[in-house]
Amino acid sequence: MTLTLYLHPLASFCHKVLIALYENETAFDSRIVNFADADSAAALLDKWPIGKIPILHDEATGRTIPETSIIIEYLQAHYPGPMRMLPDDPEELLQVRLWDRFYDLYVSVPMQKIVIDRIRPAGAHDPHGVTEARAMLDQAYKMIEAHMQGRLWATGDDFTMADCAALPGLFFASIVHPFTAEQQALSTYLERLLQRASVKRVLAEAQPYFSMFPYREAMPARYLEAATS
Ligand SMILES: N[C@@H](CCC(=O)N[C@@H](CS)C(=O)NCC(=O)O)C(=O)O
Repeated sequence: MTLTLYLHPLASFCHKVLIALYENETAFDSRIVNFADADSAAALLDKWPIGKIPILHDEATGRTIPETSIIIEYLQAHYPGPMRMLPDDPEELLQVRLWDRFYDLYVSVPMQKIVIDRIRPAGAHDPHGVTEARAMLDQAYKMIEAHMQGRLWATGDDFTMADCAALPGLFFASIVHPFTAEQQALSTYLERLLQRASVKRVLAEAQPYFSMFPYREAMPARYLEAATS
């Protein structure tokens, strides 16, 4: 197999790339990164010293591609499928890149801050940082609620990289920092994403690891029960 994705099935940024791969039924091998295992972590650091997952290794070219948005662009350029995650039109492309950045930086990153703070050792918690992360999510939710009025997907009628970025951020953020009852466009958008076959597959693969999620007690039962249906 030419492509190998270094990933963990529970990791939200890995979900973003897996959705893009599954949308196009792109063939690839998976290598699970276990940060608690020295050899597994070293194999990742050897390829990408920043140490974040996912990374994509392409045996055909010997290249290692880090960063989710770059991986998805690489896949479209070198392993294109029927579903285009990035549009050709320059203006539409700017919107996709904007909302991809938005979901990564202003939904996934603050969501991660809240989640990771829970498993920090005693005395190493960062309550101020968590309060800031919650305020960022409040602002992001408001903006998404306004933006999604009358929209099907993140930037319009077509499913794109921005939607790949939106799902994992919103999925986990909605658990650790629930939407308000008024945020109907936001919750409808998440429900629409959850119906996507690629998303169902990603969450079914993540489901055996949900017990490792630091906020597992807040996870709605339907995710634990219905992830594989
Ligand atoms: N900007 C990166 C973010 C990747 C990221 O934060 N990955 C998380 C998993 S969801 C990770 O590797 N965390 C391990 C760590 O920070 O030690 C991307 O888009 O690929």
